[in-house]
Amino acid sequence: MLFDNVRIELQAGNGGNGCISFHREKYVSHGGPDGGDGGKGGSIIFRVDEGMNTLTFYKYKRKFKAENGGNGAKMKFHGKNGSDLILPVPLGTIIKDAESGLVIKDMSEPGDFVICKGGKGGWGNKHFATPTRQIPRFAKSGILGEEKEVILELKLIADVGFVGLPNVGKSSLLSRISAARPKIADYHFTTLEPSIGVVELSDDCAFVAADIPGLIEGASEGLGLGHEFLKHVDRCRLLIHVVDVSGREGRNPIDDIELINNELAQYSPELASRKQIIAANKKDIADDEEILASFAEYVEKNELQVVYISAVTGENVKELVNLAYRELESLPPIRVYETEYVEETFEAPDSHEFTISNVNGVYVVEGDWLYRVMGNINFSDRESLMYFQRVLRNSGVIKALEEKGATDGDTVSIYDFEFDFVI
Ligand SMILES: Nc1nc2c(ncn2[C@@H]2O[C@H](COP(=O)(O)OP(=O)(O)O)[C@@H](O)[C@H]2O)c(=O)[nH]1
Ligand SMILES: [Mg+2]
Repeated sequence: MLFDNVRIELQAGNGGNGCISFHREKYVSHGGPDGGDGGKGGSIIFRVDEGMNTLTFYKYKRKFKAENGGNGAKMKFHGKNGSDLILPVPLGTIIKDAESGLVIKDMSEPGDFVICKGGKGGWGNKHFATPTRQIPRFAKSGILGEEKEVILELKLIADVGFVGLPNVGKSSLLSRISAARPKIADYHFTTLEPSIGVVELSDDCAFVAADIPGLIEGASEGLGLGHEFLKHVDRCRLLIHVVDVSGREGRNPIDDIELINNELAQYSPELASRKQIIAANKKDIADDEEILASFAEYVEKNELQVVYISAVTGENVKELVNLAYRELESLPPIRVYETEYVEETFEAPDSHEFTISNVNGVYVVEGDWLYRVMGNINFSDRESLMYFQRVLRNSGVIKALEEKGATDGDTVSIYDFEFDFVI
């Protein structure tokens, strides 16, 4: 079976912790705080790799973690940033949230997508020397990296998809019209890997065609029948339905066409109604007059668009390509799946529940929403800090601290972020 669907777990790197340290030097009794900041955790990034056309990369490894940021150290030493983890995916991979099944991103164009952001590094105590706090004994711990469980689903991106029974010449046709080199075989051998090729008509006219292992091809090897593979032609704007009109294998092209069309209809009526061009192949050895005559009649009766070709000699192949190109010009673009998944970003929460406890004179404030706010605050940025102050005031934290007896100069700790209480 084509490996085109996988569930994987991702975890971005955590931010390194800030360091608590004091400058030490001979004859200097009280050195200032010099604890450096933690490094940023590495992010996890999906990157389109155009050389890939299956998800086999993910077959044996399902958990991925990017590097953590290093901790800060003394002498203002900044922790090392964790490296990003780049995960390659074939063009046309749809990333879905595993839990909800919602589309996070359709990798339908070359490029990168950051799926899990690395956590920010925590501040070292060098930042916390204030006029009122000359000896800051706290530093901030790094923020955790994002985690996600996602499903990768491959739906190849190609303008034209080849459909047809095994051995009719789909791979031969693709290798004739593009630089792709799919396996061509005399029997139902196949690697079950789709091949994709760029078909160039001229310098600025081209389309992308895909030869996808068909049904029954795998069946003979016990790999299961079914129209699984059809999801890969799902996005194709045009289908080239390849059929063998030589009658050499004891097949009748009319039966073959109907068999495939039934399969398409079962999979999706919409796909069955997609524009098709019939490539009547193996013209070079088609000498059974009876078959040819009944086929011609069938084509006429059903008003099918047909081109008689030989993938081996190349006869009429150019005509087929030109016709496909002309048809594509009037067909809708490749379907791109919209993002449905909305990132849970922090918004002013409805409930501001929190608790305050006094631990050895330090006022410890806790609350789920507060923890989330913390993750979004950049403590090295003044604006961000002022915002944080406003949140504390508006949510009633400041007032509650006063009620608990906190006074000027007392230490308040919110998830490792400590500050002096100032009324
Ligand atoms: N004589 C002749 N043989 C062909 C033609 N096209 C394909 N073949 C042969 O048919 C067999 C199956 O071809 P292949 O491209 O692998 O078919 P696929 O299974 O549809 O991909 C191979 O032995 C090809 O050489 C053609 O136009 N003429
Ligand atoms: Mg083939």
